[in-house]
Amino acid sequence: MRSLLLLTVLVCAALAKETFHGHQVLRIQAKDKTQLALIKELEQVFENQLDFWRDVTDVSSPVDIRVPAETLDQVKEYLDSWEISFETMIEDLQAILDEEQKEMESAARAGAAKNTDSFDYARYHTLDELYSFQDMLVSEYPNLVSKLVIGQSYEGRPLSVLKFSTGGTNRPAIWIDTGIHSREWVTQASGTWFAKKIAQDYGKETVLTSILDKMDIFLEIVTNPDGYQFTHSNNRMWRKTRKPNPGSSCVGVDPNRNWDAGFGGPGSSSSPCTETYRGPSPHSESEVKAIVDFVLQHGNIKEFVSIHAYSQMLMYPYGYTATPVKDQAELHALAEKAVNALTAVYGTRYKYGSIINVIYQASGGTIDWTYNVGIKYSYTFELRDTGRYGFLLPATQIIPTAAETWEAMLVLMSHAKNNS
Ligand code: BHK
Ligand code: ZN
Repeated sequence: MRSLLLLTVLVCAALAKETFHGHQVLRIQAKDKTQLALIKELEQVFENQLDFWRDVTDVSSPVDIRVPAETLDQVKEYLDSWEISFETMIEDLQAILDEEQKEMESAARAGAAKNTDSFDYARYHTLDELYSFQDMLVSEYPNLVSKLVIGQSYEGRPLSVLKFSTGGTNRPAIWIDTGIHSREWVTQASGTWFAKKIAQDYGKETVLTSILDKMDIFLEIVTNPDGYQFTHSNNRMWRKTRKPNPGSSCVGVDPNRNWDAGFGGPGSSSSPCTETYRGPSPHSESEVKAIVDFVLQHGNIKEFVSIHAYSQMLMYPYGYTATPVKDQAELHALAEKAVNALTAVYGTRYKYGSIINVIYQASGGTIDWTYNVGIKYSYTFELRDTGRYGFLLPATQIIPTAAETWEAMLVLMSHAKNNS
């Protein structure tokens, strides 16, 4: 009887959702290189207990770190002792999570959407809801939308991609992915909004129509389904894949460090317990390999856009090296034009430039690989916000975020259409 009780307790603990009571997100501002190095040191000093929401760049940008309640005093003492200035961005993470959860539950009470018109784009959705959204869209727009399954996640979920096509065979194509980092929820939500927007606007809105008359669009909304499921069931802050690492109790690989472009270089980690663990070898993650195989097999992808959050940036390669890409001038000018279109909608400010210049050195990233295999128009977004809510962007901002991003997307896609 006692052992049954013990078992029950253990099973419940294993299934329980991680809570974040008293966790704070600190925004830390270094004033020189020495302070930057000291902030970087925090990772080791606190043995990977800290979650760098926004990693160390240079003195011009702050570092955002989620600090568990237990280590809060020590971290603050450390910062004070080195006279490093910081502010509290999020006072109590769990309070924001509770808010998000309440919203999701009230949406769930409204019942599952019966079609893509009644689907609530202004809410975050479960994995099953996103899968059923995709199937509804395919059945409502059979002449435009189809669904491909390009592989399976580690846990066996389908890696499904929506294909928007008005005909032809192997037309030049645009790829868009959202949610490769599972906790960046506004990206999957924006991807869902984009899908409906494309379906609705074809034949009505001239820019999108002219793109689809010449090119196909492939959209992978849930690029890391195991991670997304895990953010709902166990840990809202999960970023990586869910593949176990042999010889370690830490799970998962960073799918944005797993690509065969500068793999293993600076700005990626060889330690399975970090958020930027690159994995044992390039394309070791089936979620990454599926896209690699798809891109190579397709052979006619002209533009590749990989969408993350947060920080409000539009970037092009490289991340693994400071050597500029051959097409730097063109990619930079196009980024500027896309950002201007985005800002014109609600005044949201974006930075733009190469990954290494705008954010930090990162090796094994998605668009460095796509650029190196010949996809000139390779871009990556960091959507809203700049850190007030970070990954926990209130659902009221989903539609505005998607709508402004779409204007930038139209600029990027039109350019690819006119120049390839
Ligand atoms: C984006 C694209 C390529 C390389 C790095 C980044 C920044 C991204 C990351 O992988 O470290 C930050 C992040 O997840 C938040 O979206
Ligand atoms: Zn990301």
